[in-house]
Amino acid sequence: MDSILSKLGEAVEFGKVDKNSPYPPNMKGQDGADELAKEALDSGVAPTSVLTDALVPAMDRVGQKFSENKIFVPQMLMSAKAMGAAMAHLKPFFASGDVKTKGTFIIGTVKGDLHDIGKNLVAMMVEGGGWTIVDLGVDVNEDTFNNTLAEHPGAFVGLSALLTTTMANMEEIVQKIKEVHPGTKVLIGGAPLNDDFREKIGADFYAPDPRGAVEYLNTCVA
Ligand code: B1M
Repeated sequence: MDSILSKLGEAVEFGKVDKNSPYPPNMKGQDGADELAKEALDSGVAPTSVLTDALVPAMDRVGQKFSENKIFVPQMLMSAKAMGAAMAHLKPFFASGDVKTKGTFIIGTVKGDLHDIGKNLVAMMVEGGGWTIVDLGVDVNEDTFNNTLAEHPGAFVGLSALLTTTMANMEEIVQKIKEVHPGTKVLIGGAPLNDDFREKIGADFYAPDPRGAVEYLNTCVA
């Protein structure tokens, strides 16, 4: 079990997407994140363990190496692709929740920010918690959030940001949402955020992880 998770972690860390992927050259012909995630799940490893014991620590190592200038954006991108290939196998497990009757959750990564792995995980898990998801993708501005809210009155909104520069954009988005659709609950998350920041920008809730997002949403409709 440990060995498959460590191989999967390495595949993500070094950006080996699948067996046919020519990158990285020294892993040519080896299984990639696609095959290894499937193998882990088929052999009975819990989906949450695949995520928390292999995928997330691998991305942390990638971030660490990037900070130390040991790798650059193209390598980070390959790791993100490998992570995406593994996450595709997790989705059916996290998205197999109740009938979707709890409400609608609109989620997007805020304008200027292209990071979507954490946002996708939150979307997956909230969907698994019985919510209908409207995923607006990345680089989303206030108008898109407001237009989508007009189509889904009463929906909850989730904003994700991974950059200290783009977290600043959340304030304007929250203000415009509250101006156009008063009473809308806005939940924020992403590595550089915290609850003090949430308070400062007038959002309703800060969730450090997908579980926090699901719990908050569920308490809103309990
Ligand atoms: Co970027 N990047 N990146 N990057 N990248 C970081 C964030 C960075 C910390 C790396 C570093 O320097 N150590 C750094 C930010 C520094 C800062 O602002 N302080 C950084 C930088 C600098 C950049 C660029 C500026 C690099 C450049 O071009 N010079 C550039 C910016 C592009 C842009 O967005 N405009 C850039 C680009 C990229 C790639 C495109 C190559 C790629 C993203 C690909 C993709 O997402 N499809 C990438 C990656 C992969 C990373 C790291 C390595 C990994 C991010 C990730 O996916 N983590 C990252 C370093 C790191 O995080 N260790 C880094 C795994 C994911 C599961 O965690 O997203 O935190 P996370 O989500 C968590 C929680 O935060 C939370 O739940 C998730 C699960 O636990 N959460 C929410 C997230 N959203 C939530 C919403 C919620 C609730 C919880 O409710 C709504």
